[in-house]
Amino acid sequence: MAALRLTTAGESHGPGLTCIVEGLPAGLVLDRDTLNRDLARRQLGHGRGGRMKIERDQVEVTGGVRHGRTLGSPVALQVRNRDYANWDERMNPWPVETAVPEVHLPRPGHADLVGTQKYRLTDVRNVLERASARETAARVAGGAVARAFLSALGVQVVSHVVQIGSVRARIDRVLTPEDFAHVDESAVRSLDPDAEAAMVEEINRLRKANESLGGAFEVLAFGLVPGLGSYVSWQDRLDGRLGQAILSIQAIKGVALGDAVEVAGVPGSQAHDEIFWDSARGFYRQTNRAGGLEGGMTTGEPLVVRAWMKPLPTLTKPLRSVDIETHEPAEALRERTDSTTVPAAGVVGEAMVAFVIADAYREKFGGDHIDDVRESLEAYERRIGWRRVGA
Ligand code: EPS
Repeated sequence: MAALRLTTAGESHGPGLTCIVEGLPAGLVLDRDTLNRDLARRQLGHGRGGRMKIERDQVEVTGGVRHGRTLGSPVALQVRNRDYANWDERMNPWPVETAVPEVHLPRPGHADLVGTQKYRLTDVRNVLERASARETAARVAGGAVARAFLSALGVQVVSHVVQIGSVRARIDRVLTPEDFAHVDESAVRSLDPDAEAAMVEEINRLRKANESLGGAFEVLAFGLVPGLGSYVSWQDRLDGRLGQAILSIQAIKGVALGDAVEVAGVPGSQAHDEIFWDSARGFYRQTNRAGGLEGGMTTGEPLVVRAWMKPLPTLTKPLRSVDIETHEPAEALRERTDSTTVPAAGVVGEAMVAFVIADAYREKFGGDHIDDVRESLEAYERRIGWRRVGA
């Protein structure tokens, strides 16, 4: 079982979302504003729909924290759905007087159809409410707690958008944590101002054409100690764990670690990162094609994870589908939706990466109090003679 566990509950238009994070040490300082900042960052990005004007996501802590410090018990986080006020009858946990019509028109690309088959349901709403990416608000709340733990250990997790629709960002430099200081001020969370303008234009153009857009984002983690994860068993490999976590984000269809796609096409001598040593830093590399992972373990170089997202399947110009009750051809469900959520997905990617790394730190360094964790980490860093760059 994972050393750290994150469970979410809640439907898109139900009363709210819950996240429980189990396995944190006691004594970790949590800051309410920092948790809320991540929730607000997930609401950002040009191309969101009407729902984001309703929601003002805020976290309420109902367990595991006292006076701003974790107790070592499960941390329970709640995020209310303000939109529930408009869905009280349709989404009430208890029977209501009024007859609520069922939804019978599954959207191609969504969980709608197979969800009804699998769970023996006749109402597509019973599937789509949970399949919705609204659930990621709860993951981000939990991820923010994982991030606080990592930050106490000198680790920073950031992200940026590298593609929206057909527009790709061009970044020709090696990125450092400082590069991300203003990324949230970009309308699409991009580090390339030229691409940003073109992405906004592309979103506007396709939105007018009733289309949705996919894209890609990159998550980086700085300050990771070498040796998180392991090569000894497939379940322990950090590359596999990151892949699973990223691919579990709604609408994500692809993931790559480091220069995965590029190195597949070059000779071996150009595919790897040569090893160097100096007394100040210990072992290090001058390149980072591996994206900070070798043999399923962190190398001490920045972790680089890229993810590709498909265009959202809720379309204002619906695709062909079939009525699941009558079996007649029909247009798929038309719902309020976003044109693109790639900028928000990057923030969700940060949360998932933060969780996986935090889990790996819990596994390797144990400790029931955050100071125990720190001492154990410092002893290991001394043993391998490793120093965080810039530390
Ligand atoms: C979503 C559809 C939209 C999004 C929602 C995810 O919601 P609605 O159907 O209420 O307009 O806004 O995302 C969120 C609410 C959120 O917080 O990200 C979907 O179908 O996945």
